[in-house]
Amino acid sequence: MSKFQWKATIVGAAILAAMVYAYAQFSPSADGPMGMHGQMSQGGMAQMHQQMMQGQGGNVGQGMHDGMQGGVGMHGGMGGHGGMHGQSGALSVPTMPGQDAFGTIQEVVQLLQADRSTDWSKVNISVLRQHLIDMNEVTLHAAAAERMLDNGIEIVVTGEGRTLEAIKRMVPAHISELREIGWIAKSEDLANGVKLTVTASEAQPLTKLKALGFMGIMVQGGHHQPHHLMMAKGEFPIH
Ligand SMILES: [Cu+2]
Repeated sequence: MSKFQWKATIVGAAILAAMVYAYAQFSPSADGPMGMHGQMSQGGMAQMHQQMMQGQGGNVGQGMHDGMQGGVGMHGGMGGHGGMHGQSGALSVPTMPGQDAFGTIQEVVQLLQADRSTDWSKVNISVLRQHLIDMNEVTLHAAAAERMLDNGIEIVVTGEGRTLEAIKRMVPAHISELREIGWIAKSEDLANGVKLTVTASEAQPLTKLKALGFMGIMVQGGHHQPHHLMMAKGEFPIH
């Protein structure tokens, strides 16, 4: 959300608060407090809220939408939105993409479209899609047989067909990422998968490795998010 849109949100909220206050102070008291409250709840508040969302709030909504789609300022957007909807607790437009890989691709495409320097002759979204299928296979369909060693953990990751392809690409590639963040790890190619061995250290004690297991180890490091954008841009080989 831009600074302007943030200001619009704050100003909008302030105007709403002022209107509510003014209404409470200066409305005829004939109905009594209960009558006024009823009127406000049924008509006044809803109408004001609607006006804000349609008018000035429209900008806010659009900013939120862009923010969510672009993956930029998402937390700010949510915060502002939450503030405005404190009472209703409902979003006016759904934000969930329906499917995580779909949402990941949508976010990347929005980022590329928002970036004037994007070189569309190099962009390749299907490479990112294949990688997300790999991630799905490894996360949901790979079999992982974990065995504790005296000084670490050994995990035999196996699968068939598309799952096996994904294991062969993702698990060895993850070893270099683990090493980069200071882990002691190695992989060995098997006919039906990959054997992953992680050695315990002061920073990664045996108890922790045991608790993490295959997937807890696979999610270490924050490399997927930047790599996904690079893959889409055609700047990173599939892993
Ligand atoms: Cu990834």
